[in-house]
Amino acid sequence: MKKRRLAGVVLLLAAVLSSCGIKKTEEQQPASPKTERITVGFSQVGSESDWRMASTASIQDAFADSPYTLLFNDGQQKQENQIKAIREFIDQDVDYIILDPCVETGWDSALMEAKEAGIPVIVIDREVSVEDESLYTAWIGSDFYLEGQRAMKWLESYLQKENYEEPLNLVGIQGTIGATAQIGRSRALEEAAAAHDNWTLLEEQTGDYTEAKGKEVMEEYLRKYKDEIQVVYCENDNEAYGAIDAIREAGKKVGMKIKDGEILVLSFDATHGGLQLTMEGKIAVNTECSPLYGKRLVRMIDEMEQGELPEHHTYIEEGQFSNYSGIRAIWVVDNSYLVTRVTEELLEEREY
Ligand code: GYE
Repeated sequence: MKKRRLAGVVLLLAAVLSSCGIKKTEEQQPASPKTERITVGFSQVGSESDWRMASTASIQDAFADSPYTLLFNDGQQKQENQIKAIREFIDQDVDYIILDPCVETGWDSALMEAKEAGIPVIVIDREVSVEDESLYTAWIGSDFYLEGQRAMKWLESYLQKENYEEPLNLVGIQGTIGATAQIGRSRALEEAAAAHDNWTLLEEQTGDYTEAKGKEVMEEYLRKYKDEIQVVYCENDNEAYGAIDAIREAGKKVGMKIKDGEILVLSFDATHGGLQLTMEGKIAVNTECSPLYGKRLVRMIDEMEQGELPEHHTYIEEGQFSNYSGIRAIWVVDNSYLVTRVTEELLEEREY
């Protein structure tokens, strides 16, 4: 008995000594699985817009402050790059994948591979359209169709308030074709144009969510339709910046006085720059789309680490901004949504 106790003490002592001794070598070796940090691979669409840059910053900042390691990949607006990134994340054996898919379709095999590797995929912002919804764990993003409906409702209310009954010609500068944000916003424009007898949607073309392409498309519209355009529907703020430049360079004015020949600009995102132009009345109404996903994602992974299963489909709540004081709220189907005026204070506090 005594002998055994002694042997125990000797063993313990040996263990302590050897643990001191191997400390250095332990540091040189890869950490044991238990102490390894959780790794999250994030496949971002690209860096095409202010919104996108804000989304990247929000996610990188939140993860830098978290216990998780973020691996970031910029897909440069190409689905093939994003699929490649997903495969690389699988090879690296990450614990989670976050995907903001540039377009909706074509993800089935890559997501199947992630599922087979046992890696949960969280889809953000734009959606994926897959046969089997269990290929991703959760999606969180905006209701883009509703955003478009809100913009169109605002326009309809504005024309009513201003007793504008003449024919109205609209042009659309679309986002990246096939992206959920484009599909929903374009659909709302097309449906609203079809629902009004005196509205004509002259043309829609993609501006790929960039300022340069937005400008090019608007220049073409102005050459083609001359003084016929009353409204330009830009599917994001950067396209609106480009369109406003093109209008100015063509010697025309942007603003809400359609009857005086001004071209009314509608935009989405409500970034800092977009809201500045909204405050100046150059963008008539700016429908918000929030890129601030970072903290939510960290929280979601915290919860999943605790064994909780996130909601499969979550919409973010968003606002709408205008400098026109005549419309305080608009109705879409059975819901009313407030329209906020942009003030200096609001601009100062704006996070993106
Ligand atoms: O509106 C645009 C960005 O998917 C909601 O993508 C996002 C859109 C956003 O480039 O600015």
